[in-house]
Amino acid sequence: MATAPAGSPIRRALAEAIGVRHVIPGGEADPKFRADVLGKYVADPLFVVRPGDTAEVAACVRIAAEHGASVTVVGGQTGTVGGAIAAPGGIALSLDRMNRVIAMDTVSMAMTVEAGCILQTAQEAAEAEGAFLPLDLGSRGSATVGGAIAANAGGNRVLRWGMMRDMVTGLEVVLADGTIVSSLTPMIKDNAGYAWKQLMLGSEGTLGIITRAVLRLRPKPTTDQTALLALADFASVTALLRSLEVRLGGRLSSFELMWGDFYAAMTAAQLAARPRPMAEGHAFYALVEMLGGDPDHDAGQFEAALGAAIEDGLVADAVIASSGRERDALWAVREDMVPGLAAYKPFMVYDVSMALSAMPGFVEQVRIRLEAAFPGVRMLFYGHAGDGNLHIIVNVGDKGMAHEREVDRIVYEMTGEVGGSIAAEHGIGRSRIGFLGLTRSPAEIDLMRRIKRALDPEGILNPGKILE
Ligand code: LAC
Ligand code: ZN
Repeated sequence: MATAPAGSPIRRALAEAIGVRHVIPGGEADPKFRADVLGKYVADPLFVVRPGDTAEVAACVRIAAEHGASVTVVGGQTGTVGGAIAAPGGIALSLDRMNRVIAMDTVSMAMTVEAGCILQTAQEAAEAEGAFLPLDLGSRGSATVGGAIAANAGGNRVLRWGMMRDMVTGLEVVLADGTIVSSLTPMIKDNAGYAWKQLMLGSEGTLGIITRAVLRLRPKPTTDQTALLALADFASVTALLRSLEVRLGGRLSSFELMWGDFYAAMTAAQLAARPRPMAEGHAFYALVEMLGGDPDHDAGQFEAALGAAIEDGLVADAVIASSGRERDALWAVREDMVPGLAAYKPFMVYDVSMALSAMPGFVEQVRIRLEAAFPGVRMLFYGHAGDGNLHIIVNVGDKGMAHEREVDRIVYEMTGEVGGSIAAEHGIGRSRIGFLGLTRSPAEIDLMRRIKRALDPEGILNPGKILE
């Protein structure tokens, strides 16, 4: 275990900068600062530090640099790729004391938050003012806004409102040398020079430490319609998606796709808590959501759009939620992963993306290749199909994690063959290092290295992530 003597110079300097009680030796720190949500990675940091404001973050970074220690920001630990796992002997920097909503401007439709703010807290603060922060993830209750920015999170409503990249107008960042760069603006349009904020989005803590952000808000929708639809084939899935996009006038906000085996596994595991909303055995299930603003007509429009899809032969069965409780039960089929996937542990989880037209062939090939390599393999497919984002859960037996790199290679090589991306929304982190070249060109990777060298020449920001 990494230790630094109580009187070590780095510890003294950190304690002087942010207060001794906010410098916690790694071995004494709460496991939430050291392990990720899947329990796959456990860090052994020298210290967990908990700065209280941006100036203190900058001081910590400067002290770390002076002493040759690395800095990894730890947020909600809800990532799946080991992106927020501190390097051995490095510093884990938590922004859990910087968790406030600082300002709300419902005229400009923008909110300013500290990076350690929990996503759900930010969502609820916006809603209390009649506004809406569209980013939504299953892990909303523990993911932080800063982590969502660092990962350029996606989730369930990308189809309509985009990823985090589309919601950040202002950013404050601490660079590797301790410089604070701040542009906390609500402006949507700003082409004055390089879009440096966009470079930080998705950089996974390797280019700068995000301390505050201004998020773009939308007027809060006042109606929601949710339905679960069963479909017989992938052609019906894509036809349904396009039909709903048009018929709902751009108000389709989620189109979550579940292959039949995912639906069967999730609902079987949840039977004690809730009955199956519809029979298993269909090839596909789509969970669709429309958020609107016309209580008199929205339900009718939604039902008419679904009726047309049924008439066109696209939908084999449909359940429409008629209360908030029913809506939550439909979403639980998709999102209540802990019981739903328990029987699949230990599993690997993938988030690849590709042209939608390539998706059925990709799924078929992955099944064939994994079954050939790992007889008895169990796979579940689901994802944010409206975005071309496919998730795969793979179990290759109780000792399966020993084969993780082989399974990764099969999935990622196939992703490269269809011109896709090995990381649609979860990033590269630690677990996908070494596979980047399968879906990024050497010139692209070289450009990434140049950017990294320019911003962090000593390599102190979250080392061992994204690039080898
Ligand atoms: C999901 C996570 C894996 O969508 O991104 O379930
Ligand atoms: Zn996802």
